[in-house]
Amino acid sequence: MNRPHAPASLPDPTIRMSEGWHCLHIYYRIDQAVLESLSDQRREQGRAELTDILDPQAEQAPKRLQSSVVSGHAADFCLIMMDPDPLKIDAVVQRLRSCAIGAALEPTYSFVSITEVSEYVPSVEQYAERLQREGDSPDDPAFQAKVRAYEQRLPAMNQQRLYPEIPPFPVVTFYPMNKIRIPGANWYLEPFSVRSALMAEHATSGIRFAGRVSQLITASTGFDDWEWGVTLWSRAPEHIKDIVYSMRFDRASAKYAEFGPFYVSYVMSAADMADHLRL
Ligand code: 76R
Repeated sequence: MNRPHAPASLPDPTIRMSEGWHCLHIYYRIDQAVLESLSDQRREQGRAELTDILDPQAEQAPKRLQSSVVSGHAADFCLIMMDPDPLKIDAVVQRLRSCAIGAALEPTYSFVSITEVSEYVPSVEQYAERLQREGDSPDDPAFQAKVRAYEQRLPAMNQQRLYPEIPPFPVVTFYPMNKIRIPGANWYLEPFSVRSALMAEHATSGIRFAGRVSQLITASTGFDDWEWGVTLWSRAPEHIKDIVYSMRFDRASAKYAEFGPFYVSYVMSAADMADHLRL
């Protein structure tokens, strides 16, 4: 039997962004001792509540809500959530905390960020300039076709960056990262032209994984301890290793990047997850 949930928080337009969504990655560990201290009835109720709270189709659910089971001791499960309203995301955390098995759900890690279109995503004009720098002639029909194709692709790509669809892939990895600021390798002292060229090289190396890995880079400067969160959804576990390994050789990563903890998890509905976790 489900306890009625607290009313959904009222949307507050002042904490929505002019564009893009708020994002939360949160990791939980099950406290077995607490779980065992609950009556069968309470445990049953809590399990039903959890399944309900984590239903991405539920009316009160944030725009995106994905659950997954985490490998390793650092956590048992992960939630990735996105919504224009950060309180709608937080409401899920609070509903979990206050449900019948809430005391057994211990958050072990979280990462707060927002979606964005990076300043290094070239505009159509910048893209055309880049092609010319690489030797294409504006009179060449192939040049014009490339520019037109980019112009057609760009709005959908930016839509995906700001309002991401989660791909139907079974594996997800998350890690936070910074661009470093040390003598001899200070990303923030490089001129825009240099950073932009390095990011173009990075994009070229990343595009090789199209169709196997789908990446979401969310910005966290001012929101969390790292500057970006990297979320990689993959068709198969080995592509995760391949992409992270090979992109380390991009100069933008090799020279300037540092990484936080890595969490790999396997996507599961809340009901399957409750079974898997023996809640
Ligand atoms: O279309 C474009 O030109 C977009 C190019 C692009 C940008 C701007 C791009 C492409 N990324 C961009 C920005 Mn990325 N990315 C990472 C990581 O593990 C590592 O070494 C770093 C972690 C991966 C795996 C990855 C994958 N990217 C960024 C930024 C923000 C920089 C800023 O704004 O200052 C970071 C921190 C970052 C990190 N990136 C790609 C990929 C892949 C697979 C691509 C190509 C595919 C695609 O464009 O969809």
